[in-house]
Amino acid sequence: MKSIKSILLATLILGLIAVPISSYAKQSFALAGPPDWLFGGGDDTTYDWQDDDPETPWGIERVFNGAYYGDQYTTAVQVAILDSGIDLDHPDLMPNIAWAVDATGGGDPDDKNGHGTHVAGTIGAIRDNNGVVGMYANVQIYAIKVLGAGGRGDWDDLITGIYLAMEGPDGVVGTEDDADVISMSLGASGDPGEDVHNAIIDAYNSGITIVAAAGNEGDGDGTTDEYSWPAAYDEVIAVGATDKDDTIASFSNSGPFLDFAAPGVSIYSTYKNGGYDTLSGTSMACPHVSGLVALYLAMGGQRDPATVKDWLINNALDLGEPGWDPEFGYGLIQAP
Ligand SMILES: [Ca+2]
Ligand SMILES: [Ca+2]
Ligand SMILES: [Ca+2]
Ligand SMILES: [Ca+2]
Repeated sequence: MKSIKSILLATLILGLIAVPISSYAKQSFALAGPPDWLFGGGDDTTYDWQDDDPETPWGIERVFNGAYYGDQYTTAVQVAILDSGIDLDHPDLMPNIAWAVDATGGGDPDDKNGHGTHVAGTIGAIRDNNGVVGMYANVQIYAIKVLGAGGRGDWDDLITGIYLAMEGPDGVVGTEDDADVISMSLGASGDPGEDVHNAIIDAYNSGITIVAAAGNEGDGDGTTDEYSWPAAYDEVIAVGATDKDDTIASFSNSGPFLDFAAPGVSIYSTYKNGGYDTLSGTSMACPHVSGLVALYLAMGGQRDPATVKDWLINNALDLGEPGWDPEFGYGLIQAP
């Protein structure tokens, strides 16, 4: 029973995670035509949110509207990144990695895929005038590996990862080192069932804000629904992807579960083997939200997921149809 379930989940997650990370992103560009600003020199458009800080990728600039202050706080806030692990000795991440653990049983939390390292850079690459800087440059990152080198995972490992995040390094729920945020740039198009949902509910009830990618199976039509779990659970903040013009990406899932939009097209960030790469997907949008939540907590925000969500809603830029809508949710996240 377990082996059949594992195989099915691996296939589903492969379809949503591994494919969209690289090949799906390229495919979507091929279908839609690559934006000319990707290649530089072909677009002299300027945006009022652009800054002259070479360390802030466009998505970070967009959220901060060109006035980046994610390096101005030092409060200890822990973000658990449930992904393919993280490149643990990446010079732009290493000082902020507070804990690394492998929930897949492989015993090696280092990132052999690159996806988790990319997510980590958007949340919390360091301010060193090199490479990139994250939404909260002094965040404490928990690297919790739940996906293998191929970007596939097992729901049982995700559950393990959620409880590891709740406990933190000391193995006890309810202490200072518990994760404050769980960031999940992963999912599948079928509801995994009550075991996963119960773990999510436990994490939510313990005060953790849970953020997940909305999924990359969108059809470019906001009136049709494409679901992804865990994003579709009520306790999870579901994030869709926008481009540099605040347009929703054609691959971004839409539906009643959607909460926010964040930059997710052509996002430059850290990558495996000490590198950097540009990737697209709701996987890249999700960590902008996770990182903004960490910054909010660092600024003294209340550690309560309902309060956190209200704060995000109050600061979001409404896009598309007025008010909440199934493509942008409550709108593009903004650092006030
Ligand atoms: Ca840096
Ligand atoms: Ca703890
Ligand atoms: Ca749709
Ligand atoms: Ca709207």
